[in-house]
Amino acid sequence: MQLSGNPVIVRNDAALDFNWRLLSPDATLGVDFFSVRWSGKIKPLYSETYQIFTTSDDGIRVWINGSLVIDSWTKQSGTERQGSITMNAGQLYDLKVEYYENQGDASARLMWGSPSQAKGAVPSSALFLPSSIQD
Ligand SMILES: [Ca+2]
Repeated sequence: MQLSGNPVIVRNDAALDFNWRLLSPDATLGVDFFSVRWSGKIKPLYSETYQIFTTSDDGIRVWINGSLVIDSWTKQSGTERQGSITMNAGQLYDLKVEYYENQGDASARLMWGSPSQAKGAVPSSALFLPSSIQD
């Protein structure tokens, strides 16, 4: 829950849409009391206010462009949370998501929606590694 120390695993995920159920992201991790930090970029298609949604078990918090848009750092079961941020089409914004699992089921999902875009998981086409350079 403190995300302290050196990471046990570093890897690239194409999207943030996981339901580990009673397991964890990797067999080398225990199934309880683990945490994850995703760092990357998010690129919207439209210039407008986006609703950002998470469903998670347990805690999750989301920063976009340094703003904390979802802050739900607590034990919970598959709970949806919502925040909003205005973004510009085609611009890369810093994205940071932190997550922790207490015990039992584990899941983490990042979604978005806007006036021009139906609510759904943020696709891998809109997510970029931290070092990505815009085309
Ligand atoms: Ca749990």
